[in-house]
Amino acid sequence: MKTFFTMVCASILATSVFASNCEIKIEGSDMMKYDVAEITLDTSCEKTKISLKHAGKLPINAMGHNVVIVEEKNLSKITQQINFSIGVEKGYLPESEDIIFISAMVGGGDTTELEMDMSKLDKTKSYVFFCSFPGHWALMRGTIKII
Ligand SMILES: [Cu+2]
Repeated sequence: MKTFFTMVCASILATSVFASNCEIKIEGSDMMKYDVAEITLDTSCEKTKISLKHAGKLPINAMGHNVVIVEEKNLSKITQQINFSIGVEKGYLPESEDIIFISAMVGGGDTTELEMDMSKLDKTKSYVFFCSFPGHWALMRGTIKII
């Protein structure tokens, strides 16, 4: 019985943390594109979950996708550091405190989830999201609206 209550409480808690605005779905394709050009992050969410689905079929080493969030002013600095030699596990990016959030990279048919602690975002700053697979950011990027 105690376990049952714990499960119910846990699910209620999970629902409130990821209520409507606190969960965002993005899809990437074999055409090197996201299905959205802008996402809205609601600062009333303690945490926001981004679910990235690769709706294509190509393997991760040919058409991997992830979601990286940085301040807009750091976009070119960060994307210049993208390098195949760094490896897919790190999203082809060196460690950097300018990378606010980075999801795992996925290949065709796979989904990954990125849980974001919203206290890391500052409403007065501009943020962008992009894919750090080499060559993708020019097409795979979007703006972030913070409400
Ligand atoms: Cu990509």
